[in-house]
Amino acid sequence: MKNLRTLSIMAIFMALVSFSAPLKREIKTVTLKVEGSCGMCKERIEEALDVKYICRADYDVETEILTVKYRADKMDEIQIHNIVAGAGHDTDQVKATDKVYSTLPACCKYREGAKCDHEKEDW
Ligand SMILES: [Cu+2]
Repeated sequence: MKNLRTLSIMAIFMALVSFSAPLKREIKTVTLKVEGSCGMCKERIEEALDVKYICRADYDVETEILTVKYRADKMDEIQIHNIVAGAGHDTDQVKATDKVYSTLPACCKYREGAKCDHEKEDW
């Protein structure tokens, strides 16, 4: 009799665990280094990350740091890198292809030699 009670308690417990499991969200916030140079870059990066399972993306042009809050139970950090690189911006882990990079407007170019070393905008 005691065994039966233990068993039923266990059964109820396991049912509860299995029901609640799909609802469990693992939220993570990561910061990654992303190459970019202006406000248009910020818009492009944040817009690219406006997808399911990403709660918020904030890119700081000055520090070139991207902060992303996302569902870690639904996606991996590397996917975030891939999305950003797919939009034309190199991250510390994934580089944008030359093809995508070449489509960026002149003000958004960030690779070697693309910026004036005297910080002049129109040249
Ligand atoms: Cu830009």
